Amino acid sequence: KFYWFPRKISELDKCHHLVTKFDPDLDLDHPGFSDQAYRQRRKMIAEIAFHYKHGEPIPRVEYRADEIATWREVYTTLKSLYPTHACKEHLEAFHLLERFCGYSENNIPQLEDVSRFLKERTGFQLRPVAGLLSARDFLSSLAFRVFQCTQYIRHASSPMHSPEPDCCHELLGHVPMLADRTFAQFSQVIRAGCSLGRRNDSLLLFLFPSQLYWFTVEFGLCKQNGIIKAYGAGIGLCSWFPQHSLSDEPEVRDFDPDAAAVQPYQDQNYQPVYFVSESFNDAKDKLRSYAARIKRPFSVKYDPYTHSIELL
Ligand code: H2B
Ligand code: FE
Repeated sequence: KFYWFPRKISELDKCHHLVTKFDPDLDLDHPGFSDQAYRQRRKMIAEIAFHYKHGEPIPRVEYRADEIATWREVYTTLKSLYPTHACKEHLEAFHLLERFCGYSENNIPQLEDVSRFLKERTGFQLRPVAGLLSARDFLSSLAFRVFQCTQYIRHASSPMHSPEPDCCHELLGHVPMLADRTFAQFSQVIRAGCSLGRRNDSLLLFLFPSQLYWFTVEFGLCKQNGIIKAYGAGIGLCSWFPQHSLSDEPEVRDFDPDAAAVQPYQDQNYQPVYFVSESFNDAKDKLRSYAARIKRPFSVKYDPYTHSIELL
């Protein structure tokens, strides 16, 4: 008996399992823990995600002035870091998002607009999610070029750090990279190539460690003109721990999927280790050959015309 996984894009409606350990209702260290009004607002926005069905337009949120003020602070800080810290693909996409998608310091972009933009560029689309999604459901979505995106914003008291993903992390960290063709392919390979078709969860964790996602999509570095730049959404790009990854403190190793797969990671503090690839193409090739070596009960093929997964 095989573990259930989505075979068609509409089945992502069932992939909504949240990890609640960092959410403001349960995490005592969450900056919004003692703020009832914040928790209420976050719940209201989460309702959109709970009711969302594949194929519908993503409902718009009318953000309040205080939310836009938080966004502005994150936006201006990160924008000033991008020229020196972000890879060129991120910079290029960011420029387009400002021109065509309502990205500005005075406006929190609407997921529906961003989703349309991405669909045209790379075939990626967004769907709203209510919080930190389980790694499995999150990665399953990537196989269909769907990115599950939070819509609420972090607490105003802590604009430069959020314990959970929020729209700043997704829209400023992930979305620009998803607008790049090679990176979009890379994200899909991660999931479709490595982890679909596992027999059960423990096997899944063993065979497709979420570390591979973590050390690339979230915290990956790459070389450009001999200089190390960030492409992962968690560093420099999102407001987790800007600058840290490009300082002298952490250890930086050449990207090797076998090593990254067994490297423990930090989800509450600075990363002690980062992996740097020569390019996305290089990282993609390495991951492909890693995936090819994995023994699995059957192999899978993605049909882009029907957005479905065939078992071979
Ligand atoms: N959920 C959401 N909403 N955004 C993310 O960026 C995210 C997630 N990342 N769930 C995933 C988990 C990642 O950290 C890995 C696969 O655990
Ligand atoms: Fe992320």
